[in-house]
Amino acid sequence: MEYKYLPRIDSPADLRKIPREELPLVVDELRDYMVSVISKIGGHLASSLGAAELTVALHYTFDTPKDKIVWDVGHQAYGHKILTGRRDRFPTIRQYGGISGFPSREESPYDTFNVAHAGTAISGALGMAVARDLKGEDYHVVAVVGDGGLTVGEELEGINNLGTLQKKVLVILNDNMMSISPNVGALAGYLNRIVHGQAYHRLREEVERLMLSVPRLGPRLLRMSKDIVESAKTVLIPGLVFEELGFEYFGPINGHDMHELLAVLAKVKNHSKPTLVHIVTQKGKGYPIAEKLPVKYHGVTQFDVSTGAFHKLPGKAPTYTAVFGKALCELAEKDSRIVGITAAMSEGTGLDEFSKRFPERFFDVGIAEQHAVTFATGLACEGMRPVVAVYSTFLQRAFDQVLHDACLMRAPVAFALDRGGIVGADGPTHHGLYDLVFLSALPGIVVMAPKDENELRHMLYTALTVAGPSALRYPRGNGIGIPIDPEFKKLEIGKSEILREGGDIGILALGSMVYPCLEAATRLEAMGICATVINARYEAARCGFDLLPGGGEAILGDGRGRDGSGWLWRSGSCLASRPKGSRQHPAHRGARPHHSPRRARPAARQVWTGR
Ligand SMILES: Cc1ncc(C[n+]2csc(CCOP(=O)(O)OP(=O)(O)O)c2C)c(N)n1
Repeated sequence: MEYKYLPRIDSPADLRKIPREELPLVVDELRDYMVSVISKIGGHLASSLGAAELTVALHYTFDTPKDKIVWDVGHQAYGHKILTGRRDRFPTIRQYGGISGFPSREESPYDTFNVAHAGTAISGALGMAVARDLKGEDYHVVAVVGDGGLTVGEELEGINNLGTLQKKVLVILNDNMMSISPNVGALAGYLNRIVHGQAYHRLREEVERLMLSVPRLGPRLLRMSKDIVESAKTVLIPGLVFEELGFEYFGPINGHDMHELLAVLAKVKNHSKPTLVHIVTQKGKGYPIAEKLPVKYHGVTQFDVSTGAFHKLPGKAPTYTAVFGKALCELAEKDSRIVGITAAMSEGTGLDEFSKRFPERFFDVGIAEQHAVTFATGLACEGMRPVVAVYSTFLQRAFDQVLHDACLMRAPVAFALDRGGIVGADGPTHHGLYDLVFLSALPGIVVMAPKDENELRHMLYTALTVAGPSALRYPRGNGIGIPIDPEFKKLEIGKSEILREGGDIGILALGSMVYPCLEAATRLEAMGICATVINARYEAARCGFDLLPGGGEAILGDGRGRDGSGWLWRSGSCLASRPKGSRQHPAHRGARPHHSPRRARPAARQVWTGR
């Protein structure tokens, strides 16, 4: 496509010079550019395509960056990036050294709030509006929220607060009836009824007209129908719930009709109280293949634009996600207590097969990680074996629920933490870096990390036998490609695995670091250094030597290497060798003596094993 306008737009000020009747052309060019770039490098696609008119209309109407647009999640803000001075850098998005896949204050003054985890837009926007008023300044604050984002607890907390404070904040609800998968829950149902309630509205008018046309009896008939009409109010009057919460509601509006969008934004722009504009859009709009398959084109790898076919990488091992999903189905087949729970991520966490095979035991609770954990705890209290499949980064949302509910009640909830560790293109907001640290600080939870996909299966099986909460965390991407054992195996809780013995140094590795450490040992051997490599299996940094087989004596005596020089003092993927004669690490002075039986340890120190 030849671009007429896009190359001329280096900032929203340039956009505002374009005649408004030409804006649909700008939208077309924006969509075309997004598809052509993202098809080559991958990224989020369908949401930004759906939000293209909205993006243009917002920057056209508001004086950005003085006026603030706060995007929720930010995966739909690619068009915003392109229009705000990052058109030429757009092909670097989500790559090392390139621009971020999400709005980022460090990157641009147009990115008013760093986002990526859903549900922050209204709270962030309200904070800005309050600051504006306290400072006596004058600008607009606009929060853009998807219908999926609206189901997040924090978003509802923001609505609650904004409705009381009555600040000048405009909320745009971009309703495409989709989260990543079709949006779920009672709120989604309500929005749906609003959108489809338009038909009822017309029907009501028609009924009234017909009744009044009945000679003499008409007015009486109309009065009789009043109660019925009143009780159906929520259906007939769109947005009543928002009105009751203190917002002025406008909608539903066709979010792909530029004329309608500009008209409504002009109308509400100077409202001095909270206003919600409900627009209806189609995810994937403008790229017919994505319109048909919005789940598939939510986030994409490289693909062929004409056919939509994804470029396949040849002959890779199955992903950890797929291995987990399959193993859970196999286990659920034999154990009817197993329940699968996701917070709006059934595809991403590999629960889609489970959802089809065990629909009555599958729960997509919406983008509601906190609720997912407490809900699972309730299930566990009543004898079920819930498995909460969640990206490591999103479990951060539910830290307190893991502690306060699952751990303190010692409820047998299993957490399957996908995308543990560095995740790559999604960047810092999505790295699953903190799970081991924050989970291992909690009482009574068994935290495991498999070295490969085969061990993942055994760990899942083991997790479902533990008396209290457990978590297994595994990385993004493909497994090692090793054969899968035909039977599930229960692993001994807290017991690590010696993979290789050598008397010079010890390497204690966990999860995805095990194979690299074996490789390191091979290289060390070539240099004349013999290494013991232990697959720790369990994270218990605070437990020191508890993870070493037999308390460590099997390999390293009381913690020293065979020649007394090595000192293995930390779990994780950490290697430490204490030189001869140096002082023992203070944390391990008085470490368990040779052959002291585990059961001799004080009960409090055993809590972490879940026994
Ligand atoms: C706390 C949290 N959980 C899960 C996700 C993963 N996620 C990214 S986008 C998305 C769907 C958002 O839906 P919606 O707000 O309706 O935006 P749309 O993509 O439909 O435009 C989800 C669940 C997330 N970003 N944050």
